[in-house]
Amino acid sequence: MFDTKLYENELATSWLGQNLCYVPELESTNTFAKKMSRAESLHGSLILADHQRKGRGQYERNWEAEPGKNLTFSLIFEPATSDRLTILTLACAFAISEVCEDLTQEIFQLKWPNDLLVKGKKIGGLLTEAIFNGSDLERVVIGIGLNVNQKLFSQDIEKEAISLAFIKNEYLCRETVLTRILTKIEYYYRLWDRYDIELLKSINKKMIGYGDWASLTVNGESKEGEFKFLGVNEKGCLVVLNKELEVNTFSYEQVRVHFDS
Ligand code: BT5
Repeated sequence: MFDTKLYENELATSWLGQNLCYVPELESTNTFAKKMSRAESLHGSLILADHQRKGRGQYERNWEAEPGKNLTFSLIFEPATSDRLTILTLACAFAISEVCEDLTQEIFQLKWPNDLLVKGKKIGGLLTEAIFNGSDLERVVIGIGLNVNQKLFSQDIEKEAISLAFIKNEYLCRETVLTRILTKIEYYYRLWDRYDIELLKSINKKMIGYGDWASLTVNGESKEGEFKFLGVNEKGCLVVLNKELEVNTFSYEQVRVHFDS
């Protein structure tokens, strides 16, 4: 069981995660966060579960997590607009990568648009969902799954998944890992909110394939030719350069990037 007392003792943020909603078992923290009333789900709220019966990835893909071993949680933000949410998602991933690098001394990388990788394997994933009231943005839910103490994964993902415990060969305190992550996310949220260009540069440098040639699938169709992957721009769009040296930008929903390796 997640130790909420220890969490509260170690939490060093000023607003993020101060309102903790711990539910031992639920369907999905993102689904839960989306259904919460406005009064319960203030800016900075954290919904955390030990066991998700139906953890979700993008396009209703499954997020696997052995109960009680990992971090599966959602953060609620109330930004002024729903612009640049791709950058906010990547900023959260970047924050997690810094904490994990500090814990393991390994290099972590971000994979467009929402994955966290180490040693070529996936250790975490983020699922960002925006909730509107008519045309007004009500809240943004960023769901985060991080493999902490799980060492065995299902056959479907055993070759592609890794955890912190696997790297360090020891169990980690989930409460400590989480509070450290929240401190970093709170810091980078402020930079994101201020349109900080250095944050964008740092994110791009951490992105797998930055500056490399890649092939693209746009709206489900593969695009002819090779493109140099230039990361995200200040609007959160993916930027590529084609062989004719023309810059193309794509929204997050439109494009998938494939690298040869
Ligand atoms: C993601 O989706 O990577 C986003 C995952 C977000 C999970 C969090 S947990 C808390 C919150 N509540 C939720 O219900 N969701 C969020 P996607 O890029 O679509 O990747 C999904 C794919 O990753 C799956 O199809 C598997 O191939 C792989 N996968 C599933 N579980 C994994 C795990 N534990 N570690 C590594 N890879 C995994």
